[in-house]
Amino acid sequence: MAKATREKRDKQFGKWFRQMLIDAEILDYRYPIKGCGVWMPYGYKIRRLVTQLLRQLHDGTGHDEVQFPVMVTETNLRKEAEHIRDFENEVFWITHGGLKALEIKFALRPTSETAMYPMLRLWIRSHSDLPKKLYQIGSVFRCETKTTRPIIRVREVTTFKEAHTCHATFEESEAQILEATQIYKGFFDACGVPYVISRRPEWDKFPGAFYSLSFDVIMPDGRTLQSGTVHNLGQNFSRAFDIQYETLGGDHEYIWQTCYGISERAIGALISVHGDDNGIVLMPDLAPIQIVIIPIPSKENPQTILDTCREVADELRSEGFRISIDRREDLTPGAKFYYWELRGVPVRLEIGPKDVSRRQVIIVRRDTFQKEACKIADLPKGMRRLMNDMSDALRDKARKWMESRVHRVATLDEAAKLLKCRAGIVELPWCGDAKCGHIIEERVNAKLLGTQAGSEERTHGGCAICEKKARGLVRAAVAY
Ligand code: A5A
Ligand code: ZN
Repeated sequence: MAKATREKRDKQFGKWFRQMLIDAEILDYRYPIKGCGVWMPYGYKIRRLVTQLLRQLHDGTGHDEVQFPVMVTETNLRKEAEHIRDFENEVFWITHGGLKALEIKFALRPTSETAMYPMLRLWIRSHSDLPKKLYQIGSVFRCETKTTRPIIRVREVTTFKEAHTCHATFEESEAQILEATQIYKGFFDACGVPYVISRRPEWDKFPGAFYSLSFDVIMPDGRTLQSGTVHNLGQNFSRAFDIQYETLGGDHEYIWQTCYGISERAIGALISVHGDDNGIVLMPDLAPIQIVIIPIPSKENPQTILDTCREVADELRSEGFRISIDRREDLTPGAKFYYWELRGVPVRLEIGPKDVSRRQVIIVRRDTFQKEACKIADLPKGMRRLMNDMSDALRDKARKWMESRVHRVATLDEAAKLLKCRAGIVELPWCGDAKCGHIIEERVNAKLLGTQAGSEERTHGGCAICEKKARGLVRAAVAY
């Protein structure tokens, strides 16, 4: 717990992030396989709250949870041409069972279309089987060629939530895309993480998709992180896997599909967006411990202080708060403050001798470090209000910060200048042609995130490259 090793979040974001994962005991990335990390107890508790939230959002909208095998046969992995072409150099293969070479290799799923869809073919017979909305949470494996980073770009993605839906018509699949977008908005709003939604350019959509939407988050260093994606797959996979249903009229038609995914990368975004130089800061709803009580010892009546701590803890626990008393005797109160600040616990209550006699506690909130006294009798109500205020404040602060980093520009020069100093996202008019898109990417030395949804219908003057009529605003950013 050496204070000196703390990294400054904004100046050295990468270092800060790694340090936080270790110091706050979230994830240990020293596992001897590149791209694999170990969720530690505190991190696992955060992960569990995040997956619970995801389950709630999917269950509440008629998705059923399932679990498919991690292994996919080579034959199935190769069925959709674009899919395998783009994933080919990221697949881990299983070639042997014991000492014997397998006749048909197995792949560790890089995502689960090719694991699930052969089974959907067996499960879907008629229109009455549709729509079908499934999701699972588990590991996928990608031998990422880009720089791996703990939580953000890993090779075993352990917290891959993927949903897969099947529909009778294209219109229904489009309605599903809207629902998925709503679910993800709800998810990121609950995390207090602001985002922009972009329709990815043709050359950067999910392999095998008809089109892809992406939720991008701006990180403290000004680079963006793709933190969730929603894909309309059209009939590309249903044709490749021969998934047909019988219509009311007795015809056979291919189904329409969508899929959407979020991973632990979203937890990386959550930690990065709210953290500060004192550690991580957790949204109260996603904090394993929402309130920590620190007894401020006194020589005279140590027992009454502990009794009051226990009384307060019991009361708040019965009100549904996740609460802990730090009774460690070998640490000073100051060291305990530091310890829990680092772990992002939203609220600390201090109880000392004066507080006991006044039947009050001192409340300190993690985001602003504001201090105030509160009567014990008023605590449950006060805590609820404080949690709400803090959630709103974190969400607002993050949103304002992001908004100040999205720049509408007219020229490439402006865009290039901003991106060079990692100013966030630039938006500029684009005709929609791939040729102009690639020129933009090259000139600003950044990636096109895609077009701002809805901006296509409005006119925005001329394309920043060819000056033809712009068909929308395109976003560019230096992306993770
Ligand atoms: N089948 C669809 C849902 C799919 O696989 N989409 S995806 O490839 O875009 O992945 C979904 C999300 O997982 C991405 O938006 C990204 O946030 C996350 N993700 C992808 N690769 C990752 C990696 N190597 N490490 C951590 N998260 C990753
Ligand atoms: Zn153009």
